[in-house]
Amino acid sequence: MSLLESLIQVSEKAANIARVCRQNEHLFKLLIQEKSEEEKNPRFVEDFKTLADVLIQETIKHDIGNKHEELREHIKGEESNVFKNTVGESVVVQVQEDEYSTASLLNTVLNGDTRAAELLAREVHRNVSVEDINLPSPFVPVDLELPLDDLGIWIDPIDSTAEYISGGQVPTTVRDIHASGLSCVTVLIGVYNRLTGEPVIGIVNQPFYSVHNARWCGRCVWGFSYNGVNHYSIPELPENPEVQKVIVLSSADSAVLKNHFTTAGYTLVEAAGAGYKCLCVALGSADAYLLSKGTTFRWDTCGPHALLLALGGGIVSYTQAQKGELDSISYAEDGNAVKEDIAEWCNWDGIVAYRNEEFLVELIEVLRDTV
Ligand code: 2IP
Ligand code: CA
Repeated sequence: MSLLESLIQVSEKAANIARVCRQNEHLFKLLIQEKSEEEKNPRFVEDFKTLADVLIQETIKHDIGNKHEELREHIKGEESNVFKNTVGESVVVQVQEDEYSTASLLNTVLNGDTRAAELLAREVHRNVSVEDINLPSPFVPVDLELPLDDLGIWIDPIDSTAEYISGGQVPTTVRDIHASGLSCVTVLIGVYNRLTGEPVIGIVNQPFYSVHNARWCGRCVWGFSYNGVNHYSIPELPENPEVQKVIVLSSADSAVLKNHFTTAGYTLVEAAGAGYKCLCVALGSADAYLLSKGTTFRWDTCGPHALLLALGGGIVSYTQAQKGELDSISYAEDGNAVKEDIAEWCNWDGIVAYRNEEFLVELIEVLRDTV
């Protein structure tokens, strides 16, 4: 099976785990529970949402590492898989060879909640086929010439964790953009070239896209860009949208920036989730995503970046764009990087995500006046 197909497949497994934690009553109670003071001294588990995040990440690592051995040592994610309790014991959350063994390990971390452990292990070991996945177009295997030995993977198991916990749906009036809620939750997987720093494959899986028969259904989009060859699976762009020049941004971004672009005639829409905002740009629901602050990390941008590259767009540094320079976010690995320090993986200079180069050029002219 090709790397692309395995990635699409495991992103759906990840989405299944995310969905079951919200749709199964037993798991949902664990997900939303606030820890009481007494419970803050548990045998294990900082909280269930962290476990869900870690389990998704480990499932991706396990499945991809098993199918593509060259990559095994180069798969990184946002979360640490070591769970510690207050008396210094620790458990490493890792997917085991079979469902029974995974359930048994999860049982320890869940302090003996066998039911929860079994429900999660079932999803982790469930077989998923690409035919079962809601892709914009049926998956056709493509022959991709890739230097597998040079690649690395960044995973954000659940982007927009806050929306994942709070739930709901908050649409806006602009195109089909959601301001917050479950639509803004995404599973992000990005493959990059460790030597050149360029993103190569991006998968953005949106586990809570629509509701059918009172169940959430997701959708998955992907893009591939390497050596001038681009493939992607993205629906057609909306034709002549009513609102033009749409920029998505974080509600936490600067008021000065927001005023500047509003005055320049752009329509600004605040939406949650770095991955979701990039997805809006890829789908043409927004024309760009601006972020003036260092609040995203490589795991937030790598997958969406590859997707946008495949579409002829990209993600560049915000502060460089302010100076009129196009400086693509790089995923290259500096041998000296302290891996435990997440600051190493921050996109400190902010980002500009775009799909259309002409739009970017126009945007940069407006951005230059903000310096
Ligand atoms: C977050 C998440 C937030 C986003 C932030 C990311 O990742 O995507 O929603 O902030 O930049 O790091 P905002 O919504 O203001 O854009 P996570 O949920 O994985 O911590
Ligand atoms: Ca994130």
